[in-house]
Amino acid sequence: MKYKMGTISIDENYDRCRKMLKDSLSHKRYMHSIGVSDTAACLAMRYGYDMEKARLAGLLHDCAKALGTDELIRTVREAKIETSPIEEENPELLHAKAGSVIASKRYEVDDQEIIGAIFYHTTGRPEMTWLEKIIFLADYIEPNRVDIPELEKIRKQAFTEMNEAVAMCCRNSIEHLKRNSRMIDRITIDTYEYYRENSNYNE
Ligand code: DGI
Ligand code: FE
Ligand code: FE
Repeated sequence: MKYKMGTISIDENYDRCRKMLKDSLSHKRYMHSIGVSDTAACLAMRYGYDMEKARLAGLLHDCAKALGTDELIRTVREAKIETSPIEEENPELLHAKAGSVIASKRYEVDDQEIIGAIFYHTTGRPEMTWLEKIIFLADYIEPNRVDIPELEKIRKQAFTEMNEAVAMCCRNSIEHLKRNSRMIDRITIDTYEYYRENSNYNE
């Protein structure tokens, strides 16, 4: 169902955001964002969630990806969002929190569910909302992704048993971070443990 958002339609609003995003990301990152947007709409269709909300959240999830470290930290602090020492040392983690601020201020998204899904898309969290899980998974499985272990299996599982798919993504990410000797955020571990315990995943 297409409905109006203020004076412009949902489609017009999506297109407005898409054009702005295209100018602020590399071509590769923009294509990834379109992939996440389309995949989020497919997952929303599968699980009976609002497809328009999912595709806008997917489109904007990485809207802060091109910011430098200082800008990321400043954006998050100006919005009075706390940063942890691990985020300050690993600023790539901050593009999620900074993205939630930019989506709200620059892209004028006022839907708090969309803002939350952008905020948590990198680490996930225990007890994610439907939209948070949709964006977390879409980010991982979108068509442009390659070189992820068991990607075909995770893609299938995302459309079959979401919680198990989330646990599989978390495990892969943690293994990847360990292989590269990167610091692992507590919330990344908490997300893995929660979804391992709340699904049939047993690795
Ligand atoms: O932004 P994307 O590349 O599409 O994907 P993403 O938002 O999941 O971000 C992936 C990046 O975040 C990747 O560089 C690994 C990093 N990351 C995720 N969890 C952790 C982490 N980095 C550290 N140091 N610790 C984490 O727990
Ligand atoms: Fe991201
Ligand atoms: Fe992404």
